[in-house]
Amino acid sequence: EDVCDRIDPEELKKEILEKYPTKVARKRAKQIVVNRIATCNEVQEIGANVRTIPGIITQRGCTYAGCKGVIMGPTRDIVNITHGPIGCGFYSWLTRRNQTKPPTENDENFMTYCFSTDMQDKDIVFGGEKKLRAAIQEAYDLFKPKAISIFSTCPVGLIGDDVHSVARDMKEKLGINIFAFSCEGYKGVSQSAGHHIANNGIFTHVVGLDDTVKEGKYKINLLGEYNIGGDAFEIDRILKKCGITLISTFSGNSSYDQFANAHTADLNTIMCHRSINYVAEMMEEKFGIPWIKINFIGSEATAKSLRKIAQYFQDQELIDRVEEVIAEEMPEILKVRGEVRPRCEGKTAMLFVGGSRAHHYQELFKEIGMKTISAGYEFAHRDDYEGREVIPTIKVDADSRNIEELEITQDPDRYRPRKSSEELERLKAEGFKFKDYDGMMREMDSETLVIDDISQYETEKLIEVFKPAIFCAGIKEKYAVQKHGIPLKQLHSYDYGGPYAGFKGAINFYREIDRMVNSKVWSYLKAPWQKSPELSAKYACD
Ligand code: CFM
Ligand code: HCA
Repeated sequence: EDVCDRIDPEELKKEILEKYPTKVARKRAKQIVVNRIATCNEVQEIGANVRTIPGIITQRGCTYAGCKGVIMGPTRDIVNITHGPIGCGFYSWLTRRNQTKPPTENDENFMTYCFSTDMQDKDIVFGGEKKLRAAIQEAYDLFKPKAISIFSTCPVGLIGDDVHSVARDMKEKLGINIFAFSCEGYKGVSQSAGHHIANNGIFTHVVGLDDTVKEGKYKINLLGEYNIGGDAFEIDRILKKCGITLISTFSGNSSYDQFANAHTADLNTIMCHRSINYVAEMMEEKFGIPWIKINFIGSEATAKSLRKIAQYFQDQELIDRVEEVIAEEMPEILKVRGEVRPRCEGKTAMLFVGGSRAHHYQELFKEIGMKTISAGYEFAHRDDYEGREVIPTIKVDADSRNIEELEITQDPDRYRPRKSSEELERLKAEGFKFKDYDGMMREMDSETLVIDDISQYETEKLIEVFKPAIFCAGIKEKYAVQKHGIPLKQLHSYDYGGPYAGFKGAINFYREIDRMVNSKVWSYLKAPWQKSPELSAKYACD
């Protein structure tokens, strides 16, 4: 029997909301949507990128995490100094499994270090700028890096340290590129604001500094790929095989020089739109480099993305080469898929992850016949759910202070999803820019539950009712979910696995999911006396 036929998602939504106080229920109702794509032929509106209601246990991260951990963290040769208490630096130190491979032994890799000003009470009282200046000097003396960046944590904004003026002074003094981010943790509603601040900073301070034109017929940047578990290595392998030159990746396995030179590429391809769309937009605006959305998660999606890139260059040689590569890679994938599929077919999955993977990984599950019955993002915006985005022209602010996103958060109407064509024309005339792509909801089945910023209570309720074969989320959910007897695959860190991107990645993922959903271990979760009451009676007497 199909569990989804038994459960009315609307009823379940009601049941979930009934437990909340009225005001909370009213807010959560907007973020829990039953997808009606088949019956309405339109995606519904979903509440997203709004403040988590205090008291609710969210899985979101902070603005500092989005800026320092996500966007700037994976670059190997910039010294990233956290200005703040030691915990902020320590807990963002190598937890994201972003891998890197310096091309030679002489190339730097600072990612294994954790740089922090280790703010103390007296710095809060008397100010921390002196300490920051000394930290920059010390890092410079020890490592002589090409660049140093500074990340603000919550107390920095609260006491008013001027990190930007310290950066400017030290840049002048030391003669290397030094720039700072006002990415205080509390600044946005989630890590998403941190992405925006990082994008603005890297664009303002680094992109465009090196005009050297590299060899290569088809030159692209890969935006929004962070080399978790080696994903970017596999994508590099495929692109190389196709004869496509990668100028830069933002920011998996990246270096400072790649960013400085990124504007010499012909095309920007975007993998995680949520985290890096701002750089793509600014590069289009300033350097005229167009961008397209691609996805290397899933073998079919990988093939489709390669064809899309080839199509862009309108070059028969590349079109043919891409077909050759796909033909070479597919047999092994189809073989493994054929082995795995009979054991996975019809099983159910739930995905609650970040701002793009909860959508992208549905592709891989589909390939082995598994159904995604519920999904959602932690911090994505309405466009990531609903599709077509409408964004106002982005203003670049040298100090990363006037963050457009914060205004958008307070004025959700500025994000207008798919509208009638007249309205689109009117918005275009008003100076809004448009890009078409499918959001999560458009590609999900009808009657599935789409839940934004899911809470711990809602997670447990879904598990109780649907008992999915697998739940995909992060480390905070992992053990709570597994205590229900449901395997949890981390789609942030990949646990200890990966790569899952590209062709080889798809094979790794098929095998991993097969292993997890068919493991017998979950049936041993209950102790013998929990299963048969006569045993507990016996133990009680003994
Ligand atoms: Fe983009 Fe990411 Fe994601 Fe993201 Fe993240 Fe991440 Fe993620 Mo964790 S940039 S939105 S802020 S794909 S760190 S590599 S896994 S939540 S779905
Ligand atoms: C972050 C990073 C994170 C956390 C993952 C998790 C990551 O949000 O700051 O909760 O397991 O991918 O490492 O998203």
